[in-house]
Amino acid sequence: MLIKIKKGWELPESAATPESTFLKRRSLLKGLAAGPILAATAGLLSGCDGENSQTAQAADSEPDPSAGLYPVQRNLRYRLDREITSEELATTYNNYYEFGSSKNIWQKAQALPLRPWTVQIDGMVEAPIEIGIDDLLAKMPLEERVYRHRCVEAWSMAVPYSGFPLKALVDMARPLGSAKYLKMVTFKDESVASGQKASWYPWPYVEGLTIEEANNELSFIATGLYGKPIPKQNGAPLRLAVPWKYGFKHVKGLVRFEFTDKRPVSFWEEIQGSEYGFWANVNPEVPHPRWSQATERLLGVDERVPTLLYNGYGEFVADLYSGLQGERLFI
Ligand SMILES: Nc1nc2c(c(=O)[nH]1)N[C@H]1C(S)=C(S)[C@@H](COP(=O)(O)O)O[C@H]1N2
Ligand SMILES: [Mo]
Repeated sequence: MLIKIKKGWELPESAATPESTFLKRRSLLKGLAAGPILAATAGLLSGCDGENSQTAQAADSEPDPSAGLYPVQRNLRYRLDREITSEELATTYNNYYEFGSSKNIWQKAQALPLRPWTVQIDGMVEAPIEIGIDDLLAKMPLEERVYRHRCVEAWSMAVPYSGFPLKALVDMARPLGSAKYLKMVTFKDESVASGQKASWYPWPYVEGLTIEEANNELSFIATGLYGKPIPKQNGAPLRLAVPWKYGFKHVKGLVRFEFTDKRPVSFWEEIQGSEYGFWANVNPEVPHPRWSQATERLLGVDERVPTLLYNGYGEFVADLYSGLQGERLFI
């Protein structure tokens, strides 16, 4: 069973498809992939799969009730050493196993209904909270941040997320002093996410942080992308962004935040713990067991660039790990 799963998204970079090939393939495959999910949205999508001008966002014609909230003001404290990735690439080259194991899932993801969307905040808290997404968005301090994103597969991008600091949600939750971890859980509904019919995966997708990590200023819940509501394929309506950690920590489609004193076992950790651990901090000097992490392919850029310790965010997060040298911090 594990052998099958290993063929998934964990391709060594040398085997990853360059996006030019990918985009060509996408146009070739256009129209061939119609299943029940695509059929349901075929009317919305037809004519919208342009090869250059249309973005994936534009293909989704359901009005998003949060659209009026964006754009929000950019927080200039977080700066980049690279160009922002094109919206077209960032919204059509995705990892979202609920909708399939290829990078080309953006159309399938349009089947996810975003309203009603209820978020549960529970576990070791003073009182559990159940809140609708629009009420949550109204309470949270929204801002825009440009962040680097580094996938463990050794591709990367730089994108403008809108959203709120995870700390604002932790403060609202009022966790008990005994809570040590925050577990975050993706929706589960195999009637819209056909990938969840694959029973060898431990659905729903789960990720976790320590409370200290969750309260770090960089930990962000993205609700928008490129000055608009975040597209479904990128994790709408709520998705974690912890830019010093590998991309698989950035759990999408969140429905539950649970405070706990037990370290959560995350989705990929459960599948292959020797390759995907709890901490998963970016470090170019610690290779994945099957490939190097020294460099990365920036989407849309021809040359590989060196990967940075903590993905370049050491000044914000290195202190979190002093005293934890015995832990497998980088895988
Ligand atoms: N629920 C869920 N969240 C997920 C994933 C997934 O398969 N399911 N993939 C992760 C991985 S491996 C990466 S690199 C990022 C990709 O985010 P993007 O598609 O917005 O670039 O999402 C992460 N979050
Ligand atoms: Mo990833």
